[in-house]
Amino acid sequence: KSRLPEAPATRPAESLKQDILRHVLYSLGRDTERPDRQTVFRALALSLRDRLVEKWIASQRDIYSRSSKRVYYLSLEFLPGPFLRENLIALGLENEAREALTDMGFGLDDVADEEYEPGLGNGGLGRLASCYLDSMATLRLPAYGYGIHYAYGIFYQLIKEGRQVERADNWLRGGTHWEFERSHYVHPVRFYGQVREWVDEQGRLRHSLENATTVMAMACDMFIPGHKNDYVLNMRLWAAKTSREFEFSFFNTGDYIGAVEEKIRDENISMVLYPNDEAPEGKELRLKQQFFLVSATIQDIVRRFRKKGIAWDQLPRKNVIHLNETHPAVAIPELMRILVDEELLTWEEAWYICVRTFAYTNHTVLPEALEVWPEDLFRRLLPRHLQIIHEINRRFLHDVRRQFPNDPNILGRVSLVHEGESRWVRMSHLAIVGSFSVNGVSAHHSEILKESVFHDFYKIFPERFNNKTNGITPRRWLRQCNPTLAWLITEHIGPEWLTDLAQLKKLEPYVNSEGFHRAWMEVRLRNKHKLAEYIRDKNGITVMPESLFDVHVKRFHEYKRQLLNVLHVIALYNRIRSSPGSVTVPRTYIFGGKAAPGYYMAKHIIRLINSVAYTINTDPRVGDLLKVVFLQNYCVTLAERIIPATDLSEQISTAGMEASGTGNMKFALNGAITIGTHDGANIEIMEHVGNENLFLFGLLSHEVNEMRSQGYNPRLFYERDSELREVLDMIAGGFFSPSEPHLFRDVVESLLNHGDRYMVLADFRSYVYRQQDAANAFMDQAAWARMSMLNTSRMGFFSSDRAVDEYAKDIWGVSGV
Ligand code: 26V
Repeated sequence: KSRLPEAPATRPAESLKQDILRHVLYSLGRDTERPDRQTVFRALALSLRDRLVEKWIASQRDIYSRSSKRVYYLSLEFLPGPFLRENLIALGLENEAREALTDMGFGLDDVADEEYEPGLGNGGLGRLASCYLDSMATLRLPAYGYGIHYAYGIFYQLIKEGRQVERADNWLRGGTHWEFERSHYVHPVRFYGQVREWVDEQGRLRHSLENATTVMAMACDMFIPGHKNDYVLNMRLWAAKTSREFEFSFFNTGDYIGAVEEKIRDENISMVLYPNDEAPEGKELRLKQQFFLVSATIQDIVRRFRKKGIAWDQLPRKNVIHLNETHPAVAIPELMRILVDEELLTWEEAWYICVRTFAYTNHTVLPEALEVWPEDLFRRLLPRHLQIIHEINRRFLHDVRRQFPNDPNILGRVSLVHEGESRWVRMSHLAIVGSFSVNGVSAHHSEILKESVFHDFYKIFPERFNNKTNGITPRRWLRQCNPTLAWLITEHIGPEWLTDLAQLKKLEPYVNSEGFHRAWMEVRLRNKHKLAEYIRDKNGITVMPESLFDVHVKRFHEYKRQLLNVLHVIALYNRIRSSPGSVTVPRTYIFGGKAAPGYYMAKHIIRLINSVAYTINTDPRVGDLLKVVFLQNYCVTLAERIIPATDLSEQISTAGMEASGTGNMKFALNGAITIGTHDGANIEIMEHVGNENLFLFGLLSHEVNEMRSQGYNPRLFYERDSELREVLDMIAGGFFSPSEPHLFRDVVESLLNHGDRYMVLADFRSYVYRQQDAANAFMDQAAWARMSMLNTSRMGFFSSDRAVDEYAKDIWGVSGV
């Protein structure tokens, strides 16, 4: 057995410094005398990559030698955020790096600020995948993350004259330093073409694809270290490369430019992450991306499995493939295709293997977000896969018919293919039928799946449905983003909370200690000072650190109801103007988040917020009582600045619509108080931190449904509530857009004349009351501090370590190596 190189016997800080200098010279080709900050950052990253790859090789050897069952986590999105501090903390090298950099005349904070994060996800779903990889590494699970190496991640958001403007996110422009590009390590991915049916010498009916287009998938590996446990797993992202045929076609066809065009077309597949716009239906490139990820990944899995030389029916005993949403669900027919068409298993044998291998997590119940593909598109791009889906469906419906002989309508409802004027492949149905486990992401959401969205499937496969409430990694979302609070906690209860978050409970005895109170609030105030500085730098607005920081950051979507928030902001503004003295708690409102580029209303609401901000911030009657700030380009890096400085966390989705939320957890963990609806994980947060330590309001999800089915009339709320009326009339009348008085009419129209689908007006009054409760609570700083500490101390359940451990035990059947 070959041995890994030994680490040098010098002091860690000194050896790190030597490595940095070596990389400055030999990897980056720069003068070691005066490297600039970016160069130092990159050299430090490369030095850490050296350490990570050693541990990764060792971890892989462990997994292999134990012949452990492996977990494959397939996701079209990962949102890891900046790596530098995370990796330093995990490797236990933070102080050493600080020392090494100081020696070279740099500060760690400045060097860390040089990092540009990979935005390879839209929001919650991608960030969850990254939290889970962190926990899988910390729990030493034999796991692999698989995704796509997009050249352009989620767009960079600028706010220009109040409007969102999108810019390409060229995250790779500075080169890569964390990953290994494995240019010799590629898999062919084949699509288009025709299915040929033929009979082989043994008389078997065979299927193969002819005239297919081939694109190569090249592996790019990034390393995810566990917390101080010498264990490292990898996130393998596939980049599209043209096949070798490209080089031949130079000579054969003489059409040089034509060949180059083909190359460009092939490599487009991994060019850009899709924003979660209304509907990707018909977006051929998106379906190509999904199959590209799936095909390359399954080849990797099969290759590793083959090395074991055991029978195919052992595949589920040795592997589990987790589908993050339906986006990679074409993995199910792809594995069937390999087993039946290539490995010549019978359909029954292959299906037995498939349904024991896949598990599926659903992350949304919004009907427009449930993935469907036009059958024609599927047939053109993946003809064999469509045939396989039809066969899965035929057999499935046959069974359903026998199980429910008296309910013929169920067949149309559960069919994998929707048959109406046009035919659609329903990816969620495929994922449910092809998996042994289907889970939602909060208790509330999982109940909704069983009771409404997937009720028929719940009747057919009750044993498949389960809940796994989301979690977040305390390494990034407390230790790394809020180091002073983390230190205060560790000083009192020791460092075990970092890998056993339930230990935060031990803070509870200190909530009555005056000294701890003071220290807690000092840390929080210092964080607010830092954010105030950032706001002054970026937006030119001066905010009072002592004011109540009321924060609403997340993707812009009508169901998340940033609009409800701004309606209340306007109501406060009106109170200040009409009866000065009625508003006593100064507030700083902070908004942030991206709207999908094609989502008109969400973008319009961003513009409204910026207009309201301008009006309020420049009105001398308001003074320090109210400030409204929109921070552009919300991303992981920005979240890390904002969350530790937040007093009040806005989690105000229409009940029944937010599957879980994970921002809600990040804020509460850092001692913010939640104002929120009875939705997603808010409900469980309430159960853990106590009803008296957060502000819930609004309709319950069954009340939302009842009100809708009884004919919800938003106008009634408008007519009955004069404060609400004044707010809406101002917006519609151009108060916030004097040069374009009709600018925001559509927003008001959507509420009054188009049914207010998200029940903004129905929840307005109870929101206003609850906001008043929050303001009153904030006036008693000692009581607020107590609530804040109790929030942190009771958030242990929401660790992604707990969540991943549940997945490992209940679904995956794996344990740490
Ligand atoms: C849909 C699409 C369709 C068009 C192409 C790109 C794309 C990307 C994402 C989506 C839907 C993703 C659903 C989602 O992000 N759900 C969120 O998942 C979080 C983690 O479980 C959860 O906390 C949020 O409540 C939920 O909205």
